[in-house]
Amino acid sequence: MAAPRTIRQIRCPICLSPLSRRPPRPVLLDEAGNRQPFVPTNPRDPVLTRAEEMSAFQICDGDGSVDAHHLPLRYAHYGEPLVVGVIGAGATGKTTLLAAMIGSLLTASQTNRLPLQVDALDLRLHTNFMSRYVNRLLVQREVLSITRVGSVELADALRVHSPATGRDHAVVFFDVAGEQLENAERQNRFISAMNALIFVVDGEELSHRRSQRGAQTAGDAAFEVVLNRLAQVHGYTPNGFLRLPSALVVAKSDLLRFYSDPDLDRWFSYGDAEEFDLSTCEEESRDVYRLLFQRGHGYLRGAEKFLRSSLHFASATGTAPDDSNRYAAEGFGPRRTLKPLLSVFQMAGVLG
Ligand SMILES: Nc1nc2c(ncn2[C@@H]2O[C@H](COP(=O)(O)OP(=O)(O)OP(=O)(O)O)[C@@H](O)[C@H]2O)c(=O)[nH]1
Ligand SMILES: [Mg+2]
Ligand SMILES: [Zn+2]
Repeated sequence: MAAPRTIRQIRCPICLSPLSRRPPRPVLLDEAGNRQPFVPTNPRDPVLTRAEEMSAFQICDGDGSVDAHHLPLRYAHYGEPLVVGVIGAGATGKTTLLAAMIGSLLTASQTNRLPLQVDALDLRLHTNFMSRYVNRLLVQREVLSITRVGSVELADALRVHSPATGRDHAVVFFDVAGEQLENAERQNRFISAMNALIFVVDGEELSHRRSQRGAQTAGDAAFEVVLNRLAQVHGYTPNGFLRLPSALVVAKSDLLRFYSDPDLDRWFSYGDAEEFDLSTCEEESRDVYRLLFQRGHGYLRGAEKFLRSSLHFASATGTAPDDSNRYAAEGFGPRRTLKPLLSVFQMAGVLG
């Protein structure tokens, strides 16, 4: 008799309760958050049903310590979801980077520049993220507000289809306040649900450091909290690595360009097309490694602890905000924000 195949249980990313024990209870939510049962208009029409399901949720009852909450109805429909955590201390640029990343991803998908098709897994969450973050940043050029410390929710939920494999993947993102990440013990169960990481290093902070002295004491409490938690949950390989894909991003790199470092400048001299070429990830990783080794050695743990990782320079905005809390039109635009995400997709097998 063949050995039973072990299927990894899909868990709720908020409370970690197993989801696959019984079929989801589909509901619709009105503006006030009131539920009503979801019934497809015509279950024999798969296209219509799929469109309607984008607006439906499933209830997760929690586990006693967390109140009942909602997940995208199709959260567990495509196999194990990719749960991407954006990690870094307060004001390192996480939310701005994620908004620029997702904006760039959708634009590239809509203009057929990607070997992927991207749409919403959860229409309400996605529309909210687009209007509150992506459009505010990329269209209105507004400085985004700092993330509130509070109940943990998904930032966005996408469905990514790879024509190369014919597979769909649910891809969801966590973006919580840096302050919350640094305080490990409060409501941080969601860290255990993450299976892909984007570590964010503040380029502005690095720009103030000139010597190794700063670099040796560097390190980041948020990184450490997450690394410790992930090690407890996933364990290490025999060689002491975490198996999850990780991309480490030096955000706000526009502020580092002042130093005219040729290793950094050359990545910004390339046109946007270079971002789709993942064969240069290793070379860019070496340049970022060198810079961090000199200016912020502690941050390298976001890459060194992982079996597969890449390091990147990026600027979500291309330029610093002015006194009116907006970014001037001149020089504004995301630069090199898509590549780290594509690199994670490649490491996680989403690209095919
Ligand atoms: N020059 C420059 N400034 C940036 C860039 N991205 C973010 N900033 C600035 O950094 C500030 C903090 O960015 P956020 O994205 O809110 O940082 P965060 O890490 O989400 O912060 P918390 O939510 O408090 O953890 C912004 O208000 C901007 O002023 C960038 O690419 N370039
Ligand atoms: Mg934030
Ligand atoms: Zn749950």
